[in-house]
Amino acid sequence: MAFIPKDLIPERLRKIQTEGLKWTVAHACANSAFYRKKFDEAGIAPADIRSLDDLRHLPLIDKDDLQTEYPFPLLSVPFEQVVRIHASSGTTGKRKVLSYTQNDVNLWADMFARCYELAGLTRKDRVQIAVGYGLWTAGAGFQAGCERFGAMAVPLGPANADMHCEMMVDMETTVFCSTASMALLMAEEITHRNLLSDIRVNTIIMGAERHSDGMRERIQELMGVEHIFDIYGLTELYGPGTGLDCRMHDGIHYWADLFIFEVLDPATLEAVPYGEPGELVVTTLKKEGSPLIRYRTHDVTRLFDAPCACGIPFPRHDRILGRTDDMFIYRAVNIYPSQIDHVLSRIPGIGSEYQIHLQQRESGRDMMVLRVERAMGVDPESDDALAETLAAEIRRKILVRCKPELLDYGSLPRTERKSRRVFDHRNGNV
Ligand code: DLL
Repeated sequence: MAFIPKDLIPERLRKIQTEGLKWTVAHACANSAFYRKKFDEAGIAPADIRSLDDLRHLPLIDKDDLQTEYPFPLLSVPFEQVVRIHASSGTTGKRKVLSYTQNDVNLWADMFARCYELAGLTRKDRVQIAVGYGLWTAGAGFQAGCERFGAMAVPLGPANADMHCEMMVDMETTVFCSTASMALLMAEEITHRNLLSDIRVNTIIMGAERHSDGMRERIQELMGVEHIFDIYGLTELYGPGTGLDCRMHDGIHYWADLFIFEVLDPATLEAVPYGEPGELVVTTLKKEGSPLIRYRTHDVTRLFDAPCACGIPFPRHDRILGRTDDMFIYRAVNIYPSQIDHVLSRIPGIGSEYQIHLQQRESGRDMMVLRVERAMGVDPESDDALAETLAAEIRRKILVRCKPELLDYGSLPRTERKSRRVFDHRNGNV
């Protein structure tokens, strides 16, 4: 059982990428009116793509482009070859719908099986899948990957905590897969129900949203698991499983024989050097139904160039640091939620759950209220001291004032989907 190619030397990878890029551009140009128009406007023809270096001459596409040909944007095959669609909700407008051919579905399962292999699973593992099935890619991705890999899937979907706990004990689940929010919710439930000694979970695979170090540490501590793996993916790029961190937990290995990742400065749209954060832009090499050519993900990460100590020949990007569209402006300072949770994660006594509320006071000045849970078992008597430390640290690291509000452990909403962190009430917004 080996899904991860171990012999991918750099020259071979470059060849695969060059051929895949040429094929994708020719395929999209021949079969999609949208791409043809894009390339015409940019004055580029498939024959102009001779090497990987030519990638940068291709026009970028963005999520708005997925609205223009709704309901089947980027479609590059005849309908009779489409065997499935998935969709994710756009923040504005219609859903983003992506079409899959049988080859796309197969390749996605293979790529996901690599993730399970990288996480160290064997066919004896029992994989409880707690992400939503349906239009969302999550359930289908984890499920097909598990079957392809050959482990036993326990396909619950989000379900409720009773059901998850019951199945986790009775099925002797060893691997739990969910969003980061759901993993925390379950870790708390298991602790609350005193079930830790009855369960066998030793691995958590979680993704779909950015999570803080504090949150990961909390889950690991409560569940007593050996490894928590961060899995990345997006609907436009098949779905979950485009990469996973290895046991070194030092960046996410991605499947560079299936897609090219560039990291660009979102303002200049030029590539940033290795190690510098920027926006991830993806180009697929084998995707038939809805190929992506320089698609802007708006996710912020960095590419690493040093090989990983684990030895697999696949490059790494950092965990997702945030989204370019997550940034908010408060008192003339640009702030990403990740900067806030970075500060929170380092203050003992503070829990991992928080909300940022931006309000406009009568004086007209903005106020940032940080609603933060105390860590489990911390006495409310320490609230004043915690609030003072928190405000001082935010001021020192992010250079703005805030108003902390300490809350009981477990009082902020838990969700099995993606947690919302920022609530901007300014200008009448909710
Ligand atoms: O969230 C696919 C997925 C499901 C990935 C389950 C992992 C696990 P979308 O709903 O299209 O697809 O959302 C994609 O979610 O652009 C990121 O902003 C965010 N995201 C996904 N994985 C991670 C992660 C799925 N590991 C969007 N860390 C992406 C941080 C993530 N953010």
